Amino acid sequence: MRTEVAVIGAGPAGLLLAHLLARAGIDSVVVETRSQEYVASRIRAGILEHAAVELLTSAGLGDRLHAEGHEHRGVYLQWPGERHHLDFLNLTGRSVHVYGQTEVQKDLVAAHQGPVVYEVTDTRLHDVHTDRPHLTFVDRDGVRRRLDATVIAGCDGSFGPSRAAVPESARRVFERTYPYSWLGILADVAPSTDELIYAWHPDGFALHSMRSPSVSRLYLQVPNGTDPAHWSDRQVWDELAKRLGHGQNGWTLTPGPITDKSVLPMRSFVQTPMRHGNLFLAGDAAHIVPPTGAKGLNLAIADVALLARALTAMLRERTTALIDTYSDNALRRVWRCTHFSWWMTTMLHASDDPFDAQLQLSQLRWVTTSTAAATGLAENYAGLPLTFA
Ligand code: RFL
Ligand code: PHB
Repeated sequence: MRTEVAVIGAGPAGLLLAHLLARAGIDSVVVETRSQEYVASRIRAGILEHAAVELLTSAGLGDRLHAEGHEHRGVYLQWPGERHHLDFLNLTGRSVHVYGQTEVQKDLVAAHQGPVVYEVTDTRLHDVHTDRPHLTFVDRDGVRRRLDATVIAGCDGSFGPSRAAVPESARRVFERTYPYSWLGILADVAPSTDELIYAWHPDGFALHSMRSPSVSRLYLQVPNGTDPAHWSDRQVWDELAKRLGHGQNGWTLTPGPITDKSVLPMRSFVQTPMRHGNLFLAGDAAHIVPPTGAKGLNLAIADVALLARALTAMLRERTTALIDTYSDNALRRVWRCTHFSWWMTTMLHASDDPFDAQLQLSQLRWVTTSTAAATGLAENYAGLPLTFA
């Protein structure tokens, strides 16, 4: 098999890249370890920033997003006794959309007409630093295949082989771990809030998010290593009620049947550069952010928007300026979002240190009372323009 762009991974980064390339008349083949059903049902991110909505819309992927997604003009930030609304639309002219990653994934699967080979095993990258890069993998019938390409796009998330295909001497890794995780639940109950609530609490952070008018998504800060099976549904709702301020100022949290319960570890990770020869990394393959700033999916979309444009210029117009600056340009946004996610995470999660708690409360009072500080948060949360690079 031969193609122009061999894409590893059919998550949002890989499928969106293949879709954008197809619209520019560029051939690709996507290979994916999981089944199509598995990929389309993974529960992950829920918030699309302004530029991601614009990009998906301009790529012909906006119909269901605009019909079924919900525009939110801001979020609530709170701590015991106080809840403040930050209005991103007033502060920056930009809003966000609540539209689950599972829905984005379904739209991509429906829209992309090109070849996607699901359920492959043993994906290996070869000769990526030469002009004859290729992949080998075993298909679901057990046959080893070879896929030759002009370039390889590593869109295989945090556990794929692409990032390790860059030799150690040619890569640098930046990493931060956090001493807590999130216990996330999905529940068949109408959200108890019109917009997301990010809650600081001395017993730990809580977040009230949502997927639709009848499905809520909520999170609790828990210690690393927590087994979700050790939390009964009743305990989860009681803890959420306490941390989110049930009963304060007339607000109530309505519990409902929990349909999914899982624990997410938190990590910041960046591998640089995002190019090695004819291998280009995009999305979680190159960087991971903790979910507090809702940036993971949005960054993957922004990388791919840049990469698709750069590959189109390289393969169709024979100009290399954009592809030569892809890594540096993508990394400027990556580091902005890495900082923002780290900042939101460290501002909102409880630690044992009373000094930290006072600094957190001081920051929260600042971002909810100073227009300058609120605008900074809003600008990062609603997201930078795609031209930020
Ligand atoms: P993905 O979505 O992980 O897709 C990578 C794809 O590559 C496949 N793959 C391979 N394919 C072929 N050969 C191999 N050897 C392969 N190895 C792996 C994988 O099966 C997969 O289909 O990465 P992508 O496309 O870069 O997209 C990034 C986003 O998915 C990610 O940033 C967010 O989902 C992160 N994230 C969240 N972000 C948020 O902003 N808010 C959230 O609430 C949120 N929740 C989450 C998350 C990530 C999670 N993961 C990865 C553990 C919850 C979870 C559980
Ligand atoms: C979600 O809805 O899953 C979600 C929303 C906002 C975040 C993280 C996760 O910051």
